[in-house]
Amino acid sequence: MNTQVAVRATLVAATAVVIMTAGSTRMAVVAQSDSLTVHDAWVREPAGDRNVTAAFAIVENGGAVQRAIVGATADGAEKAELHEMKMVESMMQMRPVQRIDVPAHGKVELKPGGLHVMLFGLQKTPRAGDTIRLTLKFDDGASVSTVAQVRKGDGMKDQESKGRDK
Ligand SMILES: [Cu+2]
Repeated sequence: MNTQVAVRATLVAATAVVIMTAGSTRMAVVAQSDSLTVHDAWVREPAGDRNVTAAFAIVENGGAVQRAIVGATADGAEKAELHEMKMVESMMQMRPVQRIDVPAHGKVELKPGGLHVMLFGLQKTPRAGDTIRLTLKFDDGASVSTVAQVRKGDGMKDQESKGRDK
């Protein structure tokens, strides 16, 4: 009987480890302010010792009024800009945008190859496994802070981290 209990405890512990391991790459951190929720925030690990990279997240608006992201800050970054990627003459290019709309009862996804937050002047090169506090500012004056996980990017889609140096 004691042996059975011990075995079950071991199984539970093993399951917990699996969950924690999965969680370290895709930790579900949710930050909220009234109707706005920011989740699954992550920052791409820059190549080499570059101090520029992109941050991504899902922003949901549970309210009946359209909101917009109008700015961002990130701990350890001198500057953060809202960017979009666009195909221009079959080349992906990115450029700053003033605002990113978050539809009422809808969401916007900041993701590789699309809208993102560009981080400039990072004091220390982020490495996979690090976390960075990311704050999004909205047009109603609200700020929502969340913890972004630093992850490795997916090579082909890493245009955001290559920009501006050309
Ligand atoms: Cu960018």
